[in-house]
Parts: sequence; C-alpha cells; structure tokens
Amino acid sequence: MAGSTTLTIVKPDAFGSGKAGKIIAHLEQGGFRVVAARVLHMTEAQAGAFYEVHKERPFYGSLVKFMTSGPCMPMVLEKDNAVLGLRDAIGATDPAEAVDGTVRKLFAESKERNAIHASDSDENAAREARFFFSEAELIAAR
Ligand code: 3AN
Repeated sequence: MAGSTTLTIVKPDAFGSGKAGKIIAHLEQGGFRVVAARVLHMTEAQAGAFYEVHKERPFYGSLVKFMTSGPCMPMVLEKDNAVLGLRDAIGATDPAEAVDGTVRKLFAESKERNAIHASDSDENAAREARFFFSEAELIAAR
C-alpha cells in the first residue's frame, strides 16, 4: 500500500440527504483511495464507545443520539499524509467556519450534523480503524 491511512465516517445527516455518494466522490477526487468500507446503523453503545473521549462534553448525549439516528459509513482511506490531508479536506467542525471547497462547507448542515468524521492523529486513526474493521480486513486492505 502506498501512503498512509486514516479513518473517516460519512455521518447519518449525509445519508439522510442523499449526499454520501457525492462525499465519497469528492474524497476520491482529492486523491484518497477507499481501502475498507462498511455501512452500519450504530447502536447507542457503539456510538457511545466511539465518542468516549467526549463523554464529559455537553454535546455528548446529543452527538450519540445523532450518530445513531441512521446509517453511517466508516471507511479507511489511503493517501500520503492521510490524517492531516483528510483534516484539511473536511474543514472546520462548524461548516459556517469551514473553508470553501471542504466537505463540511459543501455538504454539512451544522456543527453537530457535520457530514463527516476524520481521525485527528495517526494513533487515533489506527485505533478507530480497529474499532470498525477486523484485523483480517485491515491486513487484506494492505
Ligand atoms: P471534529 O469532528 O472536527 O474533529 P470534535 O472531535 O471536536 O470535532 O467533535 C466531535 C464531533 O462532536 C463533531 N464532529 C460534531 O459532530 C460534534 N460536536 C463538536 N462540537 C460540538 C458542539 N459545540 N455542538 C454540537 N456538536 C458538536
């Protein structure tokens, strides 16, 4: 596999508004390659565990509710400097503050319903990939 990898999630708002395909196309156009993907409707326990780091934040309950409101699509993406590259490509958490041409500027509704997740470090990218994909799937994707 060339390049490094990161973990993204196309969130339920994007599925609800029929923008998931456009987001994937936008990422591919930006040079990311999809190396693993699945669609799932997370349970509260799964979303709560994924966002465990935000447990004490005031928006945690609402975030878990939103992330369990419909299907989402975790994907492992590959590119040179994938983690930083994807953070740049998705834009600021709040779409109102996101730079033109970023995924959130183009497709997000609000700070919570913001279309996409991206890992914020190589360490978290590896941890988050293992959260959604088996070791066998990650080996096969290499
Ligand atoms: P990012 O997704 O840009 O890394 P984080 O990690 O600070 O942002 O927040 C995780 C998720 O929590 C965001 N993607 C968003 O859906 C939600 N979130 C963050 N801040 C807020 C907020 N102030 N109000 C509502 N939801 C928020």
